[in-house]
Amino acid sequence: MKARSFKATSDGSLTPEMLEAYKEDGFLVLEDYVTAQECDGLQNRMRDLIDAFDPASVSSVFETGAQTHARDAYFRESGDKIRFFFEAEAFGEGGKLTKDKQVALNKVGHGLHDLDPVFRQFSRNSKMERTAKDLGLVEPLLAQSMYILKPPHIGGEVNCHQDSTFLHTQPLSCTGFWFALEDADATNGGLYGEPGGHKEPLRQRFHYDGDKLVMETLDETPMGGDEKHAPLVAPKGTLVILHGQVPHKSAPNRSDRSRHAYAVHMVDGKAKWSKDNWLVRSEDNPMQGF
Ligand SMILES: O=C(O)CCC(=O)C(=O)O
Repeated sequence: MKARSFKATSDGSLTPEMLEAYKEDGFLVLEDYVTAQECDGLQNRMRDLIDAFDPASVSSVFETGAQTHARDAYFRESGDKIRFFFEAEAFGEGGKLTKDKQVALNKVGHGLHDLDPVFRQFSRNSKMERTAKDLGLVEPLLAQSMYILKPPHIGGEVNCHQDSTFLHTQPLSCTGFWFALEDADATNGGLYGEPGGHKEPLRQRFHYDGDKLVMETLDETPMGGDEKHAPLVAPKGTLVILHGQVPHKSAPNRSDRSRHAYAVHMVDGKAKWSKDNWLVRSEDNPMQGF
């Protein structure tokens, strides 16, 4: 069954019904949160960023073979940079890129909200601040951003996960703001969420152990299978809010349509940031709020 959805308020405030749905489900689908023009603005900006990106500059990173270390470092250092990550299926025999770069990327991250003026402006406004505060984030801080492309035919599956696995605080406070920049549904690799799954424990933590990144199991309870997941149907302009513990995932995109989305993950500055998180920022460049 499709998840319930609401029409967003103009100032970003959340009605009692919206808050009740979020409390029950662990996600909240708010249609028309941003305009089609705002979505187009981000898409155009990303097109330009990709135009300016030279895949040859990182080809050694993505070559198959003994390059896992380079690939790993490219990811690890991306927290306060703008880095480009390819779809696995964009490469053919011998690791050669077989697609135009505009339709070969999986995502771009993770510092767009700080480093790019267009993304910075989209990510910081009083409407989003209001929504974040209504959700209970006392001092919302923008931790990371991702532009997710889910290109036609080769857009990869995102396995079921909880976002607090990757952005851990004590107490847990990670909250995802996921914007559909194009219509997203079950036909083009749309999102799925497990209603109520946020009431269950955090299963895993992805963190540094010394200088190695590890995925630690915290709780063996399996997350709900396909039958428990509701499609989060999101027409262009929709904001999907994801509680940090709600299991969610997305299917591969085998359709002819892309499925561009922009996600900002916030944490509460009142909670204690776990220093062994994968996302590391230098001391002189702390996370900022609105
Ligand atoms: O866009 C997707 O396919 C997955 C996004 C996601 O898991 C997230 O933003 O936490």
